[in-house]
Amino acid sequence: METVVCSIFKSKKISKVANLYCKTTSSTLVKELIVGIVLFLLIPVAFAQEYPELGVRVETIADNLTIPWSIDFAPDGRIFFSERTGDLRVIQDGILNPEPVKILDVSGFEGGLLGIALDPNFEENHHIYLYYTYNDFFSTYNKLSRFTESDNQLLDEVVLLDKIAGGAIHDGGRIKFGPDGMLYVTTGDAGITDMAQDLNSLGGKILRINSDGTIPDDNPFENSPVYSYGHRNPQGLDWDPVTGKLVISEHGSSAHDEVNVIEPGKNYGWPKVVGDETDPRYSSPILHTGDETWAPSGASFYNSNNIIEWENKYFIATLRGNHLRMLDLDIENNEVISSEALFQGEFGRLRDASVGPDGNLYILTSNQDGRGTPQTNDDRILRIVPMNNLINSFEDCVAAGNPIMESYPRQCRTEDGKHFVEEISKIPDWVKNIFVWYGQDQVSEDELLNAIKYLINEKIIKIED
Ligand SMILES: [Ca+2]
Repeated sequence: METVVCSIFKSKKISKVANLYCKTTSSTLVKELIVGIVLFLLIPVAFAQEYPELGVRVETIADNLTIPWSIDFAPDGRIFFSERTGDLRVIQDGILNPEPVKILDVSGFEGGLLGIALDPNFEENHHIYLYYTYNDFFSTYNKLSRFTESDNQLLDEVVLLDKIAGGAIHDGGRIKFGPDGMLYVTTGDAGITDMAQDLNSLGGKILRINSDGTIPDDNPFENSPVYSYGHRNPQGLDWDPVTGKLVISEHGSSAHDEVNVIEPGKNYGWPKVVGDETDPRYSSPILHTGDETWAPSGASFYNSNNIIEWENKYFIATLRGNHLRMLDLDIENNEVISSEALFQGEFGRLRDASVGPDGNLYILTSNQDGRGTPQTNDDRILRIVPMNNLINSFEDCVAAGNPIMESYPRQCRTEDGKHFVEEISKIPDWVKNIFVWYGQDQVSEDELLNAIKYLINEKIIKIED
């Protein structure tokens, strides 16, 4: 804990505080105070918003990020996520580690460090898979590599797929392990539309490989990782908990975004057919958006009953759409039962939606990608929890489970998914603002210390002596 705290101070350039905390250990009082401030700094000002009409509360679990793209969860509770600019990062014990797990040399405009997947046997092998865009002389490609994690560092890169067509646009990039234990990869057409129809190219495809990079014996095309083709720029994939079918989201051309139910070996038509155009040679989408643009990216089935009404629905993070799309799909009958936009405009552009081991949906914003309107603490990782899972007091929560943070503001989560987060509304806006502005280098350290003194005087920060 101390090491993490010191590195946070140093990274945020709070030198006076860092000196106090990291160099002198004489005063436990100062230590307590500083730990309180750190946790306060780490928890965003607007860290939870309630949406009673949906019965949910949206918590910010990390902020001030740079284009987070993909998220995955370790069995030990750590949360790993990629930032498109090249950093793989980790949240441990509820705290965002300021030191990246890995910094990759990436390139590309829409490309960069994209997909991340943890091995289904991560507990034993610590394998993490990353999909990223790189330049090779004058060409841009994507590759899929496997690394081994040790103490929040990545070692031993093994390249599993290379020279996947890349470019300024349409780099695909979502990777996920299927229920069959195979690794699935979405690739884009890199702006060269005909590539999607070329079975010898890896672009514009859904690929399927073994976790060591070899080709499964039961792939539809012999000795090829291609699982389905005729895709433009798919960026979301997950498996329907009811039928087990793979369902993907895909960016369309002039709107016409698609959701497709994938059958091995099938051709999904790009660029031959778009929208309502049909042709027996090509599989039609279960849904296309017509003249509306969602720009759908990451997608997940809500295979949880934390929010009963959401069970088994398909959620898509939309970029241009600025919303979380909730689809009720009848896969057996190839029908869309309902389609609803949630949180329209509330969080801006959304890049990934993924259900964690706690059964809650995690959402990544993408407002720093040059196409959004960033708020002060963008980008963010959000967690959507049911309001009826809240416990009213910290003490009740501790009695029922394990506390996560005992310093202010206190948080706690029980083993059955209920939790408590202390309100911070008693802190005046000017104090909150100073913390935010200090993080953006807009106010001096003396002003920060004034805000801290206020919190001490008002007994908002508890100091044990
Ligand atoms: Ca299509």
